[in-house]
Amino acid sequence: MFERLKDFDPLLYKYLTQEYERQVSGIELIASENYVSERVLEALGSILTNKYSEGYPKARYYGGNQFIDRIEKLAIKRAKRLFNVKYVNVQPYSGSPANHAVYLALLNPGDTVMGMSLSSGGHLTHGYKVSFSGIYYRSVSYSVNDQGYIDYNQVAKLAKKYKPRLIWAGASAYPRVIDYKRFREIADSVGAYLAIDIAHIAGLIIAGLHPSPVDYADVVTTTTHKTLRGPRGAMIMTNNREIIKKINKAVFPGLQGGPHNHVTAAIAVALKEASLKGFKRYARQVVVNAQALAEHLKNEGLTLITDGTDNHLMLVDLTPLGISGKQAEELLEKVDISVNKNAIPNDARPPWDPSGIRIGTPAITTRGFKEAEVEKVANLIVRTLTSEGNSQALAQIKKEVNNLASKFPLFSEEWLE
Ligand code: DSN
Repeated sequence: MFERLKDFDPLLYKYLTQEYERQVSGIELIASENYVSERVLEALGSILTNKYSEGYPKARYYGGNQFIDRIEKLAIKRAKRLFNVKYVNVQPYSGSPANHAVYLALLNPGDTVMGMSLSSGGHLTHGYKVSFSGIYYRSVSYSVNDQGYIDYNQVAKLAKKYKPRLIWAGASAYPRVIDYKRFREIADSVGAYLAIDIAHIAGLIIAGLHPSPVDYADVVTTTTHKTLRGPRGAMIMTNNREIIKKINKAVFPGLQGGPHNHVTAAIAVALKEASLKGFKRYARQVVVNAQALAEHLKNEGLTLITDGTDNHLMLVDLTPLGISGKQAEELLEKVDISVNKNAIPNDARPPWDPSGIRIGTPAITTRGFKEAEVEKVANLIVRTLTSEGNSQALAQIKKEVNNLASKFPLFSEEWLE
């Protein structure tokens, strides 16, 4: 790997190789991460990165786009079919720019938006105070109840009181099914747009494992690199012709310049992979693994928000263990297990050192982990979290982690047919 860099740029070669080794020998449980196939990587590392194509197919500001047009149209066609939606923009550079485009398309600065609070599992771009969405717009947050579930009655009450122009549904750390119909009713009751961010669960939606938002949302956004298992990128989808016109204008020229054509091609590849039978099996196994992991963690004494999961992730409340999310993340990193610290509902601790961790199964499932391996993973996690200061125990766990990971390839063919 990286043979052309080896002699030319030994320092970068070293770092790339180290990161490759880290990915191969570790257990990746960050809920928003995944491993792409070699096919996706091939498109991503292609000569398409050389080309400027500001604009859209057949309406570009540069010449020489006859093949780029075909590639972008192919990605759009595949996305439309998979998500059963009429219009798609595949150009957003990633999830935050996609969400930013929704604001630019549908709102004026100062308008009121409502989204799930960050501490309840919402995303920065759903109105958090330090994001553009909380700086340039008047933001109202709804939260989850004490059990960790979205409080739809609170959402309805806040909507009635603040009359938002746009409501966000969707989350970065919510382990349960989201009731899009209810959100639609609430949005309609106050004449608000409903934007649904499915970044985390897009892969589960196309596999039929979570209800689809397309019949309820005015606009749907998603990243392409989480459960969808594509390159880092994003898409914006809608069934409304007037809205897609506004979205297209907002993405270019409103926010972005030339689209990243190599990413568009890699999205097309990922969407083709996602249309295979193997992808449905993959998505099912992601959920089976998450639910098995949740059960084992509970059996080993950990506390989970909502007591389990419907999807690919779970939130662990570490308060009973007497360690913080940051400490847990660092401890697990010592044994080559990656997770991220995460706030829990009504967290008394600050976001940079919250009370929980978020654990997800998309990446380990891509490598081929099943229920038997997941049981071992649960045991490794719990042993690590209770071994602070015991360097001998941590060294032994790290050995077991590396041994388990080494049995599963990074580029698994298992789900690709
Ligand atoms: N960073 C993503 C996540 O981890 O969920 C959200 O943008």
